[in-house]
Amino acid sequence: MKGRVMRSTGLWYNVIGEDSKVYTCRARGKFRLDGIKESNPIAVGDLVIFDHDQKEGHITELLPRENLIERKSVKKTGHSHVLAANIDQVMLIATIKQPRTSLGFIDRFLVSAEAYRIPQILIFNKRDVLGSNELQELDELLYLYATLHVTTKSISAKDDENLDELQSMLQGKTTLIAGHSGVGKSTLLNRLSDTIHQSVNEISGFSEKGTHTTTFAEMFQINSSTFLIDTPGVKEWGLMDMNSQEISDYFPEMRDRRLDCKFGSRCIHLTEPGCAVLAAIESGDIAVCRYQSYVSMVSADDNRR
Ligand SMILES: Nc1nc2c(ncn2[C@@H]2O[C@H](COP(=O)(O)OP(=O)(O)OP(=O)(O)O)[C@@H](O)[C@H]2O)c(=O)[nH]1
Ligand SMILES: [Mg+2]
Ligand SMILES: [Zn+2]
Repeated sequence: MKGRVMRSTGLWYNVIGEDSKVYTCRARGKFRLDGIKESNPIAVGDLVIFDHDQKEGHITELLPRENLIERKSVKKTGHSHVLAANIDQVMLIATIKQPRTSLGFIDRFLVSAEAYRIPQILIFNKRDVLGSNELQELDELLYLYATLHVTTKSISAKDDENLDELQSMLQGKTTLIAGHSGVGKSTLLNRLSDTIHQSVNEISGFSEKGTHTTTFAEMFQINSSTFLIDTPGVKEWGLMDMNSQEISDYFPEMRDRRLDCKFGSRCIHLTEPGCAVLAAIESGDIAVCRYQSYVSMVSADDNRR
């Protein structure tokens, strides 16, 4: 039977079959894609063929992926971890505080999604805990990212603020939800559907360490055409191998100016004369914080090729 992987623990997979029943399956044989070292060859969202008797089954075939989102594995060098496959969009949950999500983290995540041409939603949660200065910072960030083709919204999962608008962004799509531990991913999921009961960190307030309440990625069905994938919080977002040109082209505001650079496609917007990106930063048309993220990405050793 054909099915879709809803949850994976590495050894066991929960697969929802065409008959809408959920089967617990193991993978039969090796699922190593040519030349790619993935720590998890079968990921949440994958379409598979499986055999089954009663309730238990074996995955025998992995069907081609429409897309995937992955990050560098922190455990094994040279390996990647596929967060999910066959998704329509990604939604990053960020917070100004409790915990603070750095702009570098946000930009690394957006660059990864852009590399796979996956549409991005950026949600700032915990609006309720912000003071007036922080609310002003939030407004500036919402404005900045909205100009970069990212769908943005500020919400409070706790107070149900702006959740209706959020729901309409998710309707009819498969959305991967990502973000640091403790930003409220599972809390939000629980609010979006009466049938979801994900564990959330019960301790009131916030521990700077991030306790990783969710430990496996899992896909939930909200209605017949809407799926959400909850993922464990990540501390850092390791970019897959890309060179400086590629990284800069995943910043839409740099991509749009590339042809105006004197050295065109060879410009990496660092010290080149006649660079249109450097000129745009000078004139305030490109945000300095975005450029700082770019410089940090191209100078980090793990991203050299
Ligand atoms: N004040 C406030 N607290 C919130 C809000 N949303 C979530 N929280 C709290 O933040 C804490 C962490 O929430 P979780 O939903 O467990 O966070 P998570 O992102 O799923 O974390 P991991 O599973 O560890 O990745 C809990 O104590 C929630 O009650 C919000 O909008 N406002
Ligand atoms: Mg969680
Ligand atoms: Zn340039």
